[in-house]
Amino acid sequence: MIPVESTPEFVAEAYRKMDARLSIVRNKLNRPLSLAEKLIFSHLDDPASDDLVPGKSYLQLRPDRVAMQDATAQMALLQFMSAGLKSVAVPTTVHCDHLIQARKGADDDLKNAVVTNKEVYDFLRTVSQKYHIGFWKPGAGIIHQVVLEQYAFPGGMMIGTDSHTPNAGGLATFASGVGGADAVDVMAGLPWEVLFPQRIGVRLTGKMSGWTAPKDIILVLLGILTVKGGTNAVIEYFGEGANTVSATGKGTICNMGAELGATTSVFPYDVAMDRYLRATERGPLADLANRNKHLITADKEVLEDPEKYFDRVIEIDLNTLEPYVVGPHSPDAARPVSKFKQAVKENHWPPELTNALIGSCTNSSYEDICRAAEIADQAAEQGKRSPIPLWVTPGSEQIFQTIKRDGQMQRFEKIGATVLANACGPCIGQWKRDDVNPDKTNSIISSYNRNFPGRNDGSPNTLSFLTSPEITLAYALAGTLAFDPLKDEVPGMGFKLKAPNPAPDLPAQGYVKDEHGYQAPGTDDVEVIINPTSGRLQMLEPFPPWDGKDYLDLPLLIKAKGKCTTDHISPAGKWLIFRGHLDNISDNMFNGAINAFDEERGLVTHPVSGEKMQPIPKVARDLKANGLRWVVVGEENYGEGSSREHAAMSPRFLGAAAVIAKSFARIHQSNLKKQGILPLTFQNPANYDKIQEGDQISLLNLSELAPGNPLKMVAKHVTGESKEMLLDHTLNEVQIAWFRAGSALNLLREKSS
Ligand code: MIC
Ligand code: SF4
Repeated sequence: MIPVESTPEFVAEAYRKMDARLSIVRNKLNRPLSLAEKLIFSHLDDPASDDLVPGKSYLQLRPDRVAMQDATAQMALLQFMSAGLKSVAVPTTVHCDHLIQARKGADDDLKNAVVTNKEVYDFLRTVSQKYHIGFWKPGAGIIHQVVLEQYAFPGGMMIGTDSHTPNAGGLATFASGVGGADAVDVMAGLPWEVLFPQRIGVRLTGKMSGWTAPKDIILVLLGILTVKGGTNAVIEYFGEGANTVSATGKGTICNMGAELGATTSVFPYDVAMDRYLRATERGPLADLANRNKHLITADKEVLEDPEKYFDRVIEIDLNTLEPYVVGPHSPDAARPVSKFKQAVKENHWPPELTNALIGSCTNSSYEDICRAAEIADQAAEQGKRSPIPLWVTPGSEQIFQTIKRDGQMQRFEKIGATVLANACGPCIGQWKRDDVNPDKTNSIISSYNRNFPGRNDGSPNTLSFLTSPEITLAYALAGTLAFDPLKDEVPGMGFKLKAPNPAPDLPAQGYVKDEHGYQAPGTDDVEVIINPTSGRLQMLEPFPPWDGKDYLDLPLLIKAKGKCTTDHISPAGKWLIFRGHLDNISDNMFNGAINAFDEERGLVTHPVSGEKMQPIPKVARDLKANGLRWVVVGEENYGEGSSREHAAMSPRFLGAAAVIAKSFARIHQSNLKKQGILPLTFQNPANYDKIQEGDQISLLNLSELAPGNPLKMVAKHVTGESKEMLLDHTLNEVQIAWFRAGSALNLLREKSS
């Protein structure tokens, strides 16, 4: 049985393999290498033969480990089970963090979750036991924080069934978010296939001071690159400014690289990482990393002349960087705090804040908590409390126990804060709030990473703004967005806030260890029980293979307008309880998407009966019952956001044949391919406008589908008139084989039987 832990022996062996593979590629390329290139090349399945063209070649990589969170692990493990294997092939962990609903506070909410999710937790625990997976119990922490504390190591490569997996880039790990089917491949001992990413370099100069925090580095970058600017790219940070950021601060920045659509983000190994490894009781890994610096830092020639080695270089001067606030509804709607008050006025956003929230997987490090606590103290010293509800989500039990011991938690409670369970909670719509009428527009602010409509409390009328924890705290005290924390007096308090001091990045007395959150896989075989009448778990039935025929006159289910993220396609919140039951969760399909013809959310005209304002899942089920496949049309960056493969599996289950968009987000595009749906892009994006309500779509010459060859599509309008257009795709030979087999899993099952 392979160890779950990143033991010194495991890491030493990983470095040995990395060295060997890298020298093969070095001999071939004979040029200096960036850090991202080293991490990629040193994990190639076949370093001798792979072709290596950024943005073009598909790479076959050998990740060192896999992590899954409870909301995605269910579907991933159901797929793994149906592949018929005995054990996972690489160290793997499951983390119970997404299913805990935030309502009253940590203790009550956790007790409640353990009861309401018992069936799912039992399933995850027994499957973990059976296939030798490490299991982190509910309340132990959010996947990315636990991975950083326990498993990430400099130079490692990991994949995780969650888009914020790149958080581990804070420890120089190449960590990427994937759909469950990709995780199944790696757990089954196959390589992970990914498009060779383009290389974006970010040079950090200077040093942050005053109110500015690591979060601002990524928020300003989001403003520059936008939510699609990082698609199929690795963001590599370098420069003397990079060494001034703590390991956990680097984690924050890499975590939110997911919002850029990046494959991952990385920082080079440095002293801050050495110190973090030692503080988390992994001194031997720091010693190993120090002996292998050549593997985990860029070559000096690259740093001397980065423009020559990166596809694009962006410079951020930390001396002049201001705190940023982004939102609402998109993480790239970025502006410095000094311009925010004006923006609130001009856009008529309600200035009154209803809630403020700090923590989450992005921002709950010891340093974050210390700086926010300092702002809280300034109010407490004047006998003041937060005028609005303030919620604190620690990222892990280790952080929670440490801030309890060191007193920061009590400092938050003194100003009225409620500490929530170590879990995702309001970040993923697991927030039972009764304080506002969901039909009323209201504003909230948080230190989270995502702010799509409906994300926090299920209501698209909640305007969610994101910023650093210290700035969130300042706005909480003000209770209003019509406030500049750097300049104005706090309304109702009669004083101006002082900027927080630089805070310790690590606790002076070390972290308090979490002794109870982890369950190691035993050696006994266990039975995994899925009740056939369960509403929460359902065995998967294989999707039928392609019948070899062209898709002719398929109805258009929805032409989606504007942003169509995975939160629009497969909303979370109350639907999270069905993440292990494909049939039941499919009732949420496209509930958040805006139909381009009449701008209704989640409603369309039935393409066959013509009935208006029909819920999309109902229409899709009806088409399926009549033996019809259907098509979706979308705009830019379709499927942005989460890794949840439900956004591909529900459409597949209810009959989607193809999604035709202006462009796709990386993880979602590969999720569609894995499930046997064709992701196609308009060769001429303006053709999106030509698609009309009631169109019947034909995709021709499918038997000649080949890498690089465009597909012919005909859209037949209700008037009888037709439009022909060309569609591009990025399918390679193997992915075409998935399409033919009906899904990647069907092919895997064929091979393993
Ligand atoms: C998210 O932040 O959107 C999630 C919830 O963590 C998702 C995963 C999911 O939908 O389960 C992600 O980021 O991949
Ligand atoms: Fe959880 Fe939110 Fe982090 Fe996703 S972004 S892992 S929902 S805390």
